[in-house]
Amino acid sequence: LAEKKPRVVFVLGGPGSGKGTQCANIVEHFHYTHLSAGDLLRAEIKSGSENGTMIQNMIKEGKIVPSEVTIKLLQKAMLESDNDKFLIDGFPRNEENRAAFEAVTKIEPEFVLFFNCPEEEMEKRLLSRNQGREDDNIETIRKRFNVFLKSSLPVIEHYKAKEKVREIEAAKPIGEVFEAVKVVFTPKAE
Ligand code: UP5
Ligand code: MG
Repeated sequence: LAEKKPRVVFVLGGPGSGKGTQCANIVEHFHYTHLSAGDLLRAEIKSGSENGTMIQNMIKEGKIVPSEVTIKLLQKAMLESDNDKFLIDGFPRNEENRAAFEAVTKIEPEFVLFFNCPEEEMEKRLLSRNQGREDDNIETIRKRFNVFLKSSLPVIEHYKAKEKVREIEAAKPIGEVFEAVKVVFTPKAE
């Protein structure tokens, strides 16, 4: 995979901050390939893989699936793609995820897109999503918020120290959020 020299942007933010929604917009305008770690894990459950039950239980509890499982899925998806530009959505979720991904793939992200959104707005969005996700109930949502604060924010801090974080105010209408996202992805004229 390292020989392919993929260009990677990590797309991070709390549950319901709009990662998936904005990734769809970025794909359309900037020709990235979108890899949602959560979608890959949910597909793994559906495929009846031997890890399926374990993954399903962890998602129901809002817990972070062991990094080797998630990294394998991400690596496979990048290898199978003809593209060399990837949005990795919802990963890494803790420092261990981050360090393992770097060690295994030798890939450093170009930057990290961070959707910053207040919890009450994220909660409102998740409770009205209605897509049948097993983790969109108030008990699991609270657990997901706690894991985000405790485990995922430190990853964002790590990349802030490296000046790699591009932070977006995510509590606005979808189109306004995308206007801010566009600025991040549009090369600056010298
Ligand atoms: N919506 C979006 N933008 C809006 C806006 N600006 N204004 C109003 N509404 C807006 O959006 C959520 C909802 O809000 C949608 O209905 C949308 O229309 C609306 P979405 O774009 O789906 O938000 P997103 O940030 O993608 O929310 P998601 O629920 O997918 O985030 P999570 O991070 O919680 O979920 P993910 O799928 O990444 O992970 C799920 C679980 O998988 C984790 O909890 C964990 O258990 C497991 N997991 C791992 O273990 N490891 C991983 O690496 C990844 C996941
Ligand atoms: Mg999502």
